[in-house]
Amino acid sequence: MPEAAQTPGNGSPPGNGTGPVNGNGQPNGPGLGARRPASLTLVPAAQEKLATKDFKSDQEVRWCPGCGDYAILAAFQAFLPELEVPRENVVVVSGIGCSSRLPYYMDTYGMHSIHGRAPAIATGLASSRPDLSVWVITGDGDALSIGGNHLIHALRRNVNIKILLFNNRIYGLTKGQYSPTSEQGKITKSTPFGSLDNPFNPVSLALGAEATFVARSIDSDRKHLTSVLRAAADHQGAAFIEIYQNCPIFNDDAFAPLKDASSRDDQLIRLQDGEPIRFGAAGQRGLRAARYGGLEAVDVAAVDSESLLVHDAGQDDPSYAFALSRLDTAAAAHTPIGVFRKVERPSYDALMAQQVRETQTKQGAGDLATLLAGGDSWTIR
Ligand SMILES: Cc1ncc(C[n+]2csc(CCOP(=O)(O)OP(=O)(O)O)c2C)c(N)n1
Ligand code: SF4
Ligand SMILES: [Mg+2]
Repeated sequence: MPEAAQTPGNGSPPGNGTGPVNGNGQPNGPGLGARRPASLTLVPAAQEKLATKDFKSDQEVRWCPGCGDYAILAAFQAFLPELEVPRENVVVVSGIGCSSRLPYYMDTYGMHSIHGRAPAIATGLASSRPDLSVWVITGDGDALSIGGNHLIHALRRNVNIKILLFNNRIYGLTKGQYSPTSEQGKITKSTPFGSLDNPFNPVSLALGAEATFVARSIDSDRKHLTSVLRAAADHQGAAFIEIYQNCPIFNDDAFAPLKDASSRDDQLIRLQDGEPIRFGAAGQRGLRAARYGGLEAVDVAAVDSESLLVHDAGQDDPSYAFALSRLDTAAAAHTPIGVFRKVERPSYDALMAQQVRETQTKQGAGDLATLLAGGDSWTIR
């Protein structure tokens, strides 16, 4: 862990956090020009150039050989220098699970916290310390079983946190019980005759909670994952990223069709904002609107080109992004990856800071002891 935070803890924006360049005079992040990523405008710029190794802790990484978590960790550590923020202004908060061990391996501040509660802890942190870049690491069990409530409220509040959900469709740490994303009928240690539950689609769930940034990526595609991390960092508010992660021990090859050369071109749909949606080996497939608000996959050559969709992550109404997310239910074997939705809405932390400022202007700074002892409080004798 870094030795000391260099920035104020009182919620006031640090003086050097709004400039267009970092301490090295270099612009931040590819594609952003001279401006800083949108979620980091109140986070100070690093005074030195950081590298991947600066984000690696001295802890031995303890995941099983071949676990997809390694690839996600490596991509995350390699991406963070791009943000050009000091390590002591980066905080990684996790819950409980194999995935949630990640903060140990980061040379940043971090917290391996309480099962399912990482979004709540991160909410407090991001709301009281706008000078921090706050990342949540969670698993499908952690985020969607015990932590389901915390996740949806962090998303609807639009707290300025970035949530990475490692979805291996299984409880890894506790040795292979089914999770809320396990497919119906799955045989596990806790479902010996097959799971009866209908699984969550995490992207649909996040959109239902009206998250302002929702994306999906895959552990094995570092370039894609990095591009999604970059887009998330450039979003002021809550960013939710589902990352398909292979657990070779308890749920091996759960995402094999999306990785195998024989099937991935037909199944995987790479979303690019502003670009026509195309997939298939020769880009011969596309999407168009179907009845009742759904989408359908079609042969591009067989339909009116005007009916083919161009991806627009900025649609204010989440219906289109939701329809995209429904393509990868069991019946429709198409899986979009990339940014489904990215819209602007004031973040909770910014609204809270504004409310505190306005109230203090009207009523003064206030005093906690006076508040606790005043008004609606009384002594029971
Ligand atoms: C209050 C509480 N309930 C249950 C557990 C047991 N437990 C630990 S991790 C876990 C699920 C982890 O699954 P997931 O979030 O998918 O993480 P993975 O290990 O797959 O990365 C459970 C049920 C616990 N530690 N604490
Ligand atoms: S049990 Fe699965 S998720 Fe956990 S470390 Fe091993 S391979 Fe990774
Ligand atoms: Mg899991």
